Amino acid sequence: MIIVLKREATQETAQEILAKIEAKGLKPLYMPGSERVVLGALGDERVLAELGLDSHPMVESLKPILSPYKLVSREMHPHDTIVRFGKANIGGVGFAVIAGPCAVETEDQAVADKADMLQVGARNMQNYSLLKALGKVRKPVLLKRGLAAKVEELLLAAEYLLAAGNEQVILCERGIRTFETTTRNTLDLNAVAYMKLRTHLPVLVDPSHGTGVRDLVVPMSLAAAACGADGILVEVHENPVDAWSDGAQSLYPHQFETLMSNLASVLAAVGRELA
Ligand SMILES: [Mn+2]
Repeated sequence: MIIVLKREATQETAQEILAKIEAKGLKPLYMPGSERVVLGALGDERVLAELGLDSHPMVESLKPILSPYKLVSREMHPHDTIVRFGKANIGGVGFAVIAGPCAVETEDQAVADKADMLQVGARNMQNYSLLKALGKVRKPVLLKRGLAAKVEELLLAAEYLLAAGNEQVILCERGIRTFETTTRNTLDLNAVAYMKLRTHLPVLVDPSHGTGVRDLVVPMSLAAAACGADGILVEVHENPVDAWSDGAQSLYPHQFETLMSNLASVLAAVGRELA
């Protein structure tokens, strides 16, 4: 339930209502805005009704949250979440480009203890004990869509991470399995545009796994920028023939340079810029 307070409601009123919500065993949420304060309550709506907030003098309106994923939905949090780590920002106006080989291949590239972000691979999207553990980690989590997962299932998996306490979550469309076998997967850009409407979390696109074909990575990266994604994740290798894995979909460095210069014009056309 979303609880919109009246303009004249004080900080004390907000705290008093939040305490009542918590005392009932519901999860209280505090969302101060520039105009007025909005509160949230997650849990059994019959219990919430016992609080009688509809007759509270400082409550302007009550609105049920309709989507099954509450914390990740824009109903609860209308503004874009920006995930910040190191010098990088993902989300908002900037378009992020993450590029490199598929796998860590040498001692020099070894990065486990230095990783800025943890990735949940497509096959682990619904590994709930892993999601619960990552919910407690103080690092951003990149959650990839399972290859046979519906968009709603991806958003519900993200809900798990947020409910466990980690709000630094980035979603990633990486292609799904369909009847079409010409390409490794079918890159579902519908899902990207849809998720940008429904969730405040940043959405990345992985055109390398989405297509599995090196020569399709540049055009689909540009399409991702055009359809509103917050960035791309692309495999690039100094010498793709020698790559330990996914060489066939890894860009040569000169292709990556072409991608970066073409990306700038597409982003300019849709009012965005490189992060
Ligand atoms: Mn790979």
